[in-house]
Amino acid sequence: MTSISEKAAILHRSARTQQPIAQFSTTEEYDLESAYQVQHELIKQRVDEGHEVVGVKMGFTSHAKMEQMGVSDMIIGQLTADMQLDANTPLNKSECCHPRAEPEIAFRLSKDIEGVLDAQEVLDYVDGVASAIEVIDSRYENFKFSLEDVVADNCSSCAFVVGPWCEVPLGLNGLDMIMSFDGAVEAEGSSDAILDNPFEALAAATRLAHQYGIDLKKGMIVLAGASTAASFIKQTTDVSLKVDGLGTAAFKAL
Ligand code: OOG
Ligand code: MG
Repeated sequence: MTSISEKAAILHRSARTQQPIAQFSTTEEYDLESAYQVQHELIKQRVDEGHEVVGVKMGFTSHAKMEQMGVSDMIIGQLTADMQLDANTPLNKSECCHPRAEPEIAFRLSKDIEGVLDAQEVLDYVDGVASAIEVIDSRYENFKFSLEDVVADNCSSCAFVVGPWCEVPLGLNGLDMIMSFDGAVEAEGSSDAILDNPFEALAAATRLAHQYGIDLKKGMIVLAGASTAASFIKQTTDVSLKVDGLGTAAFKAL
């Protein structure tokens, strides 16, 4: 049985050396509570290295993602400043194991959130919505894991990019989301795939953050989770996502 801090150290090393590891859950049993403790340890190491927490990400908020990965519950992970890509900051693929891109929607928090909110109440706590792409890169061999394993691995978080911030509309339903690789359509989905309403993903984030002791602070970014299955980007350079009415998010993978 490996301890919480041993698991965190093994995962941290794997991320730094791009050496995928065996799943913990094949040789030992541990629960979600301790998996989130591993995640907190991992994030503490990143913060100690000088990278602040800038947001959170929801995982498995669409059927497409749950089916692709064979899991059946939502999860929450944490985003640090060094994960954020922009026009001048490409993804360095040589620092990844087997990166995949996902079409997402991002929220920006206008106030700290202490408690648990519903999909209507969250509207008062958001001052921006944007198209976003998440890059996930599981530290486990063959991108295979249990729910506890993926939570411990900070929900496969690797990198993300956020498009231009837009005013918050009253609804986010029925928005087409088209992700392109090197100019060709790679995945097409709808914002409806995210819990039937992306604001539900934000509400779920308040519930999981509260449950597992994760801070939601003013200015933080919340990724709502992918609307389609994720696609490998090892052979891809230009990744972009256009969301109806929310503009385009894009990054280069070099
Ligand atoms: C876990 C992360 C899932 C999403 O958007 O559903 C996720 C994984 O699939 O490796 O980020
Ligand atoms: Mg995601």
